[in-house]
Amino acid sequence: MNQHIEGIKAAVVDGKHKDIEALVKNAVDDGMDLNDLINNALIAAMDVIGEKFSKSEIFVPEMLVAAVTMKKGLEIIQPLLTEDQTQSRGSILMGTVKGDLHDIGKNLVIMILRGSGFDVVDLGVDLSVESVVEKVEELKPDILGLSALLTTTMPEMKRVIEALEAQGLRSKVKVVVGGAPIDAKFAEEIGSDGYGKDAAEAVQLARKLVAA
Ligand code: B1M
Repeated sequence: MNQHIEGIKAAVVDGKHKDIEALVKNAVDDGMDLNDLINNALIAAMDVIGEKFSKSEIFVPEMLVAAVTMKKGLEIIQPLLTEDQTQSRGSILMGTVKGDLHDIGKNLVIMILRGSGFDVVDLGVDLSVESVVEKVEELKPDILGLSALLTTTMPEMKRVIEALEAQGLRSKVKVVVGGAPIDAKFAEEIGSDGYGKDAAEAVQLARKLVAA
């Protein structure tokens, strides 16, 4: 299985978007564990990209091609993660906050939540506070999930929570936050209902909050 991990990781790092589909399909056909594939090949590749970007070994265009390659890989896995479940475990609205275009982590969390039986509406990226509040009012989800990858966009999460409070909606929806720069302390400080470090934690938290 190691050769699959190394091959897929290298393909994402090198932005080989034409090769990724075949590589992921081969790994799946060989019975590779999907968690392994996601965590040790695809996510691990993005960590390498992040390090290279920090050291100015690569720049935004390379980061973008790697992201496209990763997304193609995830698309192959997506149908395999869906549980055969007729009854929804709960409804979730999910999006990336204003000023932030990162959506790979959000999309992955959505995939796993859907695979775990939740109904998830993807609001997209770069969401204004007003648009999030409007959607909460309109769709009345059990949970609102907010993602941020930039330290500069983290404060948007607090703004959304404050706006929900101002509109009298805060008590009607649980707010969950996540993304690489977020931690449990920040989640508590801004008055959210919880933080998920990764997709697995987000699912656990969503189950707990819906049951509460
Ligand atoms: Co950007 N970028 N980027 N980038 N980028 C980071 C985040 C950065 C850490 C890279 C670095 O410097 N090492 C850095 C942020 C620094 C900081 O704020 N401290 C950075 C920067 C600086 C930038 C730009 C400003 C660069 C520039 O233009 N000069 C720019 C900003 C654009 C903008 O958003 N306005 C930018 C642009 C981009 C691309 C567009 C090229 C591309 C994004 C493509 C896309 O998403 N469609 C990109 C990428 C790919 C990255 C890195 C390399 C990878 C991010 C990723 O997809 N990781 C990233 C470095 C890194 O993270 N190592 C970096 C894989 C993904 C599965 O993980 O998103 O963390 P993650 O999601 C995880 C968890 O965080 C969690 O679960 C997921 C699965 O485990 N999670 C949640 C996420 N959301 C959750 C929500 C939840 C619960 C859990 O509940 C609601």
